[in-house]
Amino acid sequence: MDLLKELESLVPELERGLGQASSLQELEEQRIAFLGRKGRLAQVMAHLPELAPAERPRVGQAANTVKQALTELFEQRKVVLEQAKEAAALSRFDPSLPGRMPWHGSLHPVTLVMEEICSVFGALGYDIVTGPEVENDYHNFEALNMPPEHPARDMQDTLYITESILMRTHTSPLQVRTMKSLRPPVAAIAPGKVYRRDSDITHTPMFHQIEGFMVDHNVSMAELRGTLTSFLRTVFGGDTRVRFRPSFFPFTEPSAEVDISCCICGGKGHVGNEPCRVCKTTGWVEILGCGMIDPEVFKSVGYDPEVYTGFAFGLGVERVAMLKYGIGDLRMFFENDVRFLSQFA
Ligand code: 2NM
Repeated sequence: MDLLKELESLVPELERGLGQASSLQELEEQRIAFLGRKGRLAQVMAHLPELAPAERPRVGQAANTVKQALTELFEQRKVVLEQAKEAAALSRFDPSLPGRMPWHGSLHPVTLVMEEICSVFGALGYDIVTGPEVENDYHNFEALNMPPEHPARDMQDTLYITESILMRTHTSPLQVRTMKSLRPPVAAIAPGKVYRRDSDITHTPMFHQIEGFMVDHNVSMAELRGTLTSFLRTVFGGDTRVRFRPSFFPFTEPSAEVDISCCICGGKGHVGNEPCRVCKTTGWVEILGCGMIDPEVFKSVGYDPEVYTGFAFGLGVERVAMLKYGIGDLRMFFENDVRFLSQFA
């Protein structure tokens, strides 16, 4: 076999083959057929050892030249085919079409309200404290002046894990833990999930609460009233009216519930001619509970009730979000329907 002749014939042969390759894939097939490990060039070179040693360099050099020529032919054809492919794609591309909008997530309304409330109290110098959702009986009840026979401890209301371990029913155990670890003056708010054995259209077994408290010498009910009034007007608007009604909680004395003028009907009780469904025509909605911390709680945490006084308050975050954003159905918060959630972006 005349290896030199064989080598020389490869170039024109490839030129013919390339003219027929009309896609990048066909081109690649041709490349493998000529330059691949078992391709035409390799087949010719396999005969090299049969030559007399003196002839080998000449044929080797010729093979290199042919290889270069073949490679160049491929590269040229490749550029042509790539350009053709791009042009074809461009002819199908309509640059006037609107782009695909990137998907933006948004914060959950409960998160928005929690962050807003935390930032209002944060600006007043309150610490923000968090802690376990699985609590013991002592921190959730006993230390908060709810002795063993207290009705709130009923299996009906509380999710128990064992006889003395439970899902916290409020965030007050955090206040207890905070008071036990810090000396007055102390002010903190505790945001978080709480759990109740309750489920219907207006109650979910898990919901969010924020409780806050402040303890120092001479903390007064007037200070409680001023703090909460200013907080509520920040969240619901400066025109909001605020009223305090006497109430009862085991951990505060005296205690109060706080109403704000209805933010749906503006306190008028009617929206146009329709009776307001949110405040049931009263013009007021209940928004939080509060009071002066009971001396029994101070004794539990080791504060001297003769030296210190303090106030505390608690509110449900879902309820605040419903009133603030005019959401009529509690279940909206838990369905994770993006049509609902994306409205808070
Ligand atoms: C409320 C209403 C009134 C409250 C009391 C305490 C503590 F631990 F300081 F005694 N934490 N939270 C409290 C008081 C909570 O929620 C409606």
